[in-house]
Amino acid sequence: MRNVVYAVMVSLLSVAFVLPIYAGAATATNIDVTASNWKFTPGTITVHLNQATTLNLISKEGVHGISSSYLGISNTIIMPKSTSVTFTPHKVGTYQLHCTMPCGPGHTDMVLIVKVVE
Ligand SMILES: [Cu+2]
Repeated sequence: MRNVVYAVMVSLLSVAFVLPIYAGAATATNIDVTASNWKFTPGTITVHLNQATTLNLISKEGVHGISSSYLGISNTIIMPKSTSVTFTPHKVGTYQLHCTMPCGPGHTDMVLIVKVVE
């Protein structure tokens, strides 16, 4: 009998812990982006229409920045100390965010691609 109670408790606990993980996966709103010379990693991110999204930004090399008036991302400088910016995309499309800081020879190639999907 004690084993049965234990088994039921374990199953209930599993459900309690597993369900929130699935719920979170469907509505992921935090994305880590690392800047370096001269790229963003990942170079392409996908976000969802009308869903507030927070980019956690950090530079492991140099000083960089992003900005997008189309996406509502205010100019955000990316340095070794992490920072974040939150925005809500209102139009489906693919947006190219060029680095906003003149950061060296590879600066003009430094692009973060943001895909906004339904
Ligand atoms: Cu840069």
